[in-house]
Amino acid sequence: MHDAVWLNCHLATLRDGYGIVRDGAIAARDGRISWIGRRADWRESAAVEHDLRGAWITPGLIDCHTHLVYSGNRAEEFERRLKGESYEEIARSGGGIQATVRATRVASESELAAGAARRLRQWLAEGVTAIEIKSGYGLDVETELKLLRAARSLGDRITVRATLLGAHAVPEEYRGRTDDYVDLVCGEMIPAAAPFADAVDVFCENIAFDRDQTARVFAAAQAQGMRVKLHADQLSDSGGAQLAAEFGALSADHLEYSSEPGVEAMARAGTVAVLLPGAFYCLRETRQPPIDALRRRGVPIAVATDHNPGTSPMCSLLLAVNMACTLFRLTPEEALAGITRHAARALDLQASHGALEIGKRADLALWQIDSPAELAYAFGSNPNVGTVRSGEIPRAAN
Ligand code: DI6
Ligand code: FE
Repeated sequence: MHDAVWLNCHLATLRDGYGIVRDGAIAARDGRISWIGRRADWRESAAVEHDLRGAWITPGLIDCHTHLVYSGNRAEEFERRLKGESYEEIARSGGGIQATVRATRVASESELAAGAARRLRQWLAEGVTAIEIKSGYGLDVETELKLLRAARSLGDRITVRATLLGAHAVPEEYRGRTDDYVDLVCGEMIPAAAPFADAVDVFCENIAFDRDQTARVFAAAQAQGMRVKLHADQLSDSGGAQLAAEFGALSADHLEYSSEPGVEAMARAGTVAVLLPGAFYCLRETRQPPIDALRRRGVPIAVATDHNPGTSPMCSLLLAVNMACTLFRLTPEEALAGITRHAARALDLQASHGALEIGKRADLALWQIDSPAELAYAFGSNPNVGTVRSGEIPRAAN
């Protein structure tokens, strides 16, 4: 006996390619997928039968790179950039990340959690059932922990992976003393955050932390048994992709300026490439990530929003999918794998998330569409008609 079955639906399992099953059925027991196949082959019984009237089911979507918890916004910087200042100039003049850090340090944990919960509603409305949330707007031990706890507080609504990004920028009080700040991150922040964080990330860039500093942070993370990820080669080729691969990183993200040897190293290490077209768009970047090299070497490609108040204030994972297709020429099939199967791998959730198959968590997104490609095609629309979390329909989502 299954707890529930969904009938009169089409499935895109995303196990391999789209994995389409027309006229399918899917059942759940104890929060996990317990049966999947063609409707005609369903001969079992379930306590509850849901008639989906021809809707499509995909795995619950996964946004594997966000900075969702922060205070304030940077609309004023957006205006400055449109008047000609560059992102780097604004960052060097004390704006950018530092402006958000100032606002975030004075916000309480409950204010931060409430702000993130408010934003999160847009992800929930698009069938997103797992999200990675980075800290990185505290840049001191206490505030970074506050951000990680605020991120975790959303765990009753969505599966949360919390990532410590203490090495996001050098805080004002450490200006000119980057190595001292790296000492703080390695010696105090990482050990203190280990119980609250699933991974450690670094912004490896000429305006942030160099390769040696990044390597020190990664070594400190691994000493605590934590996995690592990297903001790599976003604004320049800093050898980030290679460094991430050397440390067996879960993912290397951005990658616009990555070189072929970097891609090769990622392929060998099994590091996922996370593409962030929202930041590319927002910064009017013109240099494309090395998509062909990633494909040729078989590097798994994920797609995420990079939601953050500076370079990607986007709140739609479906829009990121459209942009990955339109700006980076991913196929809709690749882009959808990028917010399911490969996004799960980027978060080390592949055993339980990212595809419709027996044993995985019954996290389902329901869509009023005629084909999966529509999810990538009609930008600005949201054809989500329901969400199932761990076999259950969340109270507020439907
Ligand atoms: N890369 C980015 O694009 C964001 N952080 C990062 O490491 C920018 C964050 C911000 O401007 O607030
Ligand atoms: Fe980011």
